[in-house]
Amino acid sequence: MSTDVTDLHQEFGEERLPPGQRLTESFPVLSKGNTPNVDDGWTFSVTGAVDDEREFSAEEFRALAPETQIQDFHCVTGWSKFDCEFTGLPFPELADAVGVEDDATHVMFHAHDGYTTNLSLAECDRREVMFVWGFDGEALPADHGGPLRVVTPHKYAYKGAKWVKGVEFLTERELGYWEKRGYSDSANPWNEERYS
Ligand SMILES: Nc1nc2c(c(=O)[nH]1)N[C@H]1C(S)=C(S)[C@@H](COP(=O)(O)O)O[C@H]1N2
Ligand SMILES: [Mo]
Repeated sequence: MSTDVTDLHQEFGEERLPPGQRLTESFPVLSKGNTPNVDDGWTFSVTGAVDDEREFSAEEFRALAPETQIQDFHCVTGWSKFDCEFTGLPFPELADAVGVEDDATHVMFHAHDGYTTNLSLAECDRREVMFVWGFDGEALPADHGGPLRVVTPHKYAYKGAKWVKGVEFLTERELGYWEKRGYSDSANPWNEERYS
């Protein structure tokens, strides 16, 4: 059973394909460096402004409340891929599991290759933001961020950390890897928010 969320563009723009994007059938790989080696027995840590800072084992994490969604994917370099089938944990389910403190306003995602990316809590507290381990019914390939990555179909894809190892809840905004290097922090594809 999967949920089709490809109509989320209606919140941001009439056209499903954001302006200045080309559709691609393939799934290009875009990484700032090499694909890191992540153990099958990975863990995932939640730190910062939460009631219960903790580390989940892969089994605990996958057992929380997984779902499968059909989503579109938009890369800031100009390609989009429609109808990706992702299986993973919706962000709000993780937030519920750890109890987010009232003064939390932002999050930082941390990845095994040293990559980071930030979102406001409001921007990631939606079911389409997922921690993904499955793609098209198979394990998520390592080049695409397996064993675990984030997807952000309402943002350019640099907001979705591949090889994610943890999320940190913040009480003020901090900028991630590309956000510090000139990419837009807001990253809305229907507004072509590519650079800051
Ligand atoms: N950890 C990590 N996550 C990352 C990146 C990266 O270099 N490292 N690149 C980002 C960028 S710019 C994009 S477009 C997508 C690409 O995902 P893909 O390689 O699965 O297409 O991952 C994002 N997440
Ligand atoms: Mo990208």
